[in-house]
Amino acid sequence: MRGETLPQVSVIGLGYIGLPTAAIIARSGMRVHGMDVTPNVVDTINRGEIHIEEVDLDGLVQGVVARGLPTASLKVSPADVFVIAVPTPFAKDGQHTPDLTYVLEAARNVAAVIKPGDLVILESTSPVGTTEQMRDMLAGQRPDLAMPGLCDGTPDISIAYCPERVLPGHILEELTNNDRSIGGITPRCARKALAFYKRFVRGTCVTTDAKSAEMTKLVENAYRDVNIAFANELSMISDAMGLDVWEVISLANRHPRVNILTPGPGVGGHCIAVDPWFIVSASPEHSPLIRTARGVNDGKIHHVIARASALVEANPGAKIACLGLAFKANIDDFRESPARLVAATLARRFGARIHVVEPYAAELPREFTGTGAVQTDIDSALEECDVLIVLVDHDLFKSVPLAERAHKQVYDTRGIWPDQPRAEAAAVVEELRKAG
Ligand code: SAJ
Repeated sequence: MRGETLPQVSVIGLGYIGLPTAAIIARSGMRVHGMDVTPNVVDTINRGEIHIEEVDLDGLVQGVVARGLPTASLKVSPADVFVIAVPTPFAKDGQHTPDLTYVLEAARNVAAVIKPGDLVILESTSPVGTTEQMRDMLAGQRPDLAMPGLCDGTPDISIAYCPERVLPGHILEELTNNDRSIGGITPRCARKALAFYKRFVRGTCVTTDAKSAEMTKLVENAYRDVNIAFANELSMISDAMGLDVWEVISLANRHPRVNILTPGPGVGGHCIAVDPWFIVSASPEHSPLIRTARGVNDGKIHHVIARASALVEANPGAKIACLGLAFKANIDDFRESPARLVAATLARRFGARIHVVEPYAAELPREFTGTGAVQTDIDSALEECDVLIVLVDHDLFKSVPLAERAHKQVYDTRGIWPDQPRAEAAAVVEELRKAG
């Protein structure tokens, strides 16, 4: 629209979602102020640099900072639109209940600067009802403003819930092209948020109410968790039967209506292993499947530890290479990583025999300290280690040709080497059977 004034945007939380979102909004021409509680993050961004690894993000941030568009600070700046993208971890009660402290703190900071006409958007993955809770907190802080859903006439501000759905490693592309659910506290709020997202999202934006949008986000990740659990359960059944799960799955997937996912050493990251619990904790009596899937995926980690330990014990004196620590392929994110847990447990059990290869880590995480385990590169591991345990499907590992591993004992938890001779599998099943 010619001559229109673009809204100014304040993005609260400059992490894996907030920073790429701020950069993309800035690229579309809007003025963006970023806020983060970590001084180092703020300083890094203001230098035009980034504190996270994400494809093409460095160039984008450098470009928009050079044009003076996003500025970062430790305080929330006044704006027309506020986008909250802060973490929603578990509370420390051991019950998998969500901790909304960061969301509510962000909302408290927003409350200090909002004015009539502003739009507040929550993007953080949140339990159902969080957006209304945030609205109630804003209402408490700012009784001078009429809040949506709490007043008879036209509210002074709009509030919506709009979750992201991006995949690490593809964030910039997916932030722009994925469809989005936009849940307003009222339909009017949803329409206002829709107009904002249409400025920089090419995917289809579908409006709904805030609670449905909150639930949709949780459902997406629970759906994936349940499907990965099915694949992981098959892998454990196949191990017990001495079958090759990769072959069974690829044969089954030839059925036109079957599409089984890929087994691995368990489910990692801070989304799929976390978000299903937000549904379970809200409705425990109605979510046995979702709860069980979480248990199956966590149980797979222990299955892998048992099977890997049996392989190490069956090869006394051999050096063991653990390939990968990241929670998935080709990224430098080690949070909630099953590979990291498996490798660290083996390091504690078998000490200096364990050699860890992780091209995305400058050093081993702290839990390896004192175990005697060493970090090495793929070439040295292939020269020195007789046993290879594949924990992450990094491209670097996939490209190792059969000639360099045919004579090794291999436990491939990701199925990256379908041509690997399988003599080891029967021996390990036998070891496990003997161990009960
Ligand atoms: N995994 C398997 N087998 C598979 C697929 C994944 O074992 O077939 C494992 C991965 O190795 C990893 C974990 O699951 O440990 C999660 O990886 P992922 O690639 O499935 O998902 P995330 O955590 O990187 O991102 C997910 C995505 N959600 C869905 O695909 C439904 C992403 O779109 C969301 O934006 C993101 O969660 C989020 O932020 O919620």
